Amino acid sequence: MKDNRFVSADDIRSAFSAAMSAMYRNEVPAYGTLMALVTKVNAGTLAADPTQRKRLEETDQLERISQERHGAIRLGTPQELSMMRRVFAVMGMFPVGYYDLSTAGVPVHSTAFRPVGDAALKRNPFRVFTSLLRLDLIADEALRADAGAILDKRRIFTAVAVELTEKAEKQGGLDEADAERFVSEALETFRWHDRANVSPAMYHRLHDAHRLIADVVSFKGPHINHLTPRTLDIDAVQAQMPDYGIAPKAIVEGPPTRDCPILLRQTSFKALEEPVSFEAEDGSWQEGSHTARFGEIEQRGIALTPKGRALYDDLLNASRKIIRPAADGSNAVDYDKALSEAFRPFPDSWAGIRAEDLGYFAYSLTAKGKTAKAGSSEHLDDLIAEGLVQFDPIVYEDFLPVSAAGIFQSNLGDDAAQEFTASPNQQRFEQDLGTTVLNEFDHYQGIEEASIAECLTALAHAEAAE
Ligand code: OOG
Ligand code: NI
Repeated sequence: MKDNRFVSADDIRSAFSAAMSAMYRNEVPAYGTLMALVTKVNAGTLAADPTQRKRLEETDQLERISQERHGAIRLGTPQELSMMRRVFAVMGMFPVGYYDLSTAGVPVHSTAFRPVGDAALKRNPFRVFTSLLRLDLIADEALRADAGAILDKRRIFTAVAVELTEKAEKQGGLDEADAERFVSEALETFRWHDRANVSPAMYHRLHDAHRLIADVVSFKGPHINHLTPRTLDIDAVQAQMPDYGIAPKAIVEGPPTRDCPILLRQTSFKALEEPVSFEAEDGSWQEGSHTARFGEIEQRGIALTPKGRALYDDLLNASRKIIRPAADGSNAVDYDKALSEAFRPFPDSWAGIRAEDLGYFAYSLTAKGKTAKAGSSEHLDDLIAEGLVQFDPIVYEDFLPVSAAGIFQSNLGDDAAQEFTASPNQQRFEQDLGTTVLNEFDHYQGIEEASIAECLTALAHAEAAE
């Protein structure tokens, strides 16, 4: 039951996302520059395409875009992961999907915490790609033990954040004063610390094993490592980044440029080298640096059905058999060309994607449908042909493992790739998380089915009222 004393989880998430954005803009000024560029490009795209603008407005999606962003963190222990799940739940964010990055040479596995359900997503779709370090993939036993001991000692949540999370769980929500405190206390977990948790010697040992291990183990908390605004035209942003003094990575991850965007396209700028001080064994502080935090932008397209996703994976693999993006960006033009060619078999119209059952759509009554006396048929195709029902693409709200691997690698440094045996372990991840992850496809299908049911019910009622 909804309790009016409590602030809605959606409002807490919105406040948290805004607070995070303000904090990160302070910490990494280039993020603020990128946001300004994205805002400008989005405004230009909408001005040039009034039809898209109108549909976004009519489907209640226009407002969320300027608020939209995702972040990423990397956690060290199962306890941190399960507490993080509880903190995110207070904001109406739940774990969706399992991503195994070991295949890509990164010793983590991940999920995305995000709102589920149409209304919550429209209100504010803030997501956090959350990875858990896999010490089990580190061969050096002594290092594994040392890293584990360091992680076991740190506390990444403030006492008040834990207390308010427990209170929210017990009461079923937080009142306004508590919600405000919760946002600022939870934010502490994501803050950058320029004093490391380890000695310079330990930092180098961790770093030599893998840069990612150093990033997770050496600090007091899981600093937010990027915050990604959503653009309506990633090619335009990518092209203009250098004018704003930001050097993007050479290629855009994901599908090629298309008329009808599918899934997710992402690009990032390289991580910054930031000053850090380390406490040496003798108690003195030594200056050093650490490279981890970066910027990213993304363009989101339609969510694909399992059939559409299988086709996407096949075509991406096919393109990578012809050419793989070189770490130094030297073959970027050829890569883009090969990718576009590989994706020719993927229909590039909404009707074509729908006809082949490759994507999820939200259905609604047209103006004609709203005044119709009745639908002549119960079949969606007939109702669409008669102009009573229309369909809009459902936005993809999740991530892509191959793209995520590309993003990880570009910000860890091009030399960071290592071979690990592929070892997905979703069961272990869910055990550490304390719950199973939600299935992304079920969720899109649910939204699609609900929209169809709503159209059919409305038309049936029109008939009854006649
Ligand atoms: C996460 C990288 C993945 C994305 O957008 O695919 C990611 C990380 O570097 O921690 O954020
Ligand atoms: Ni990202």
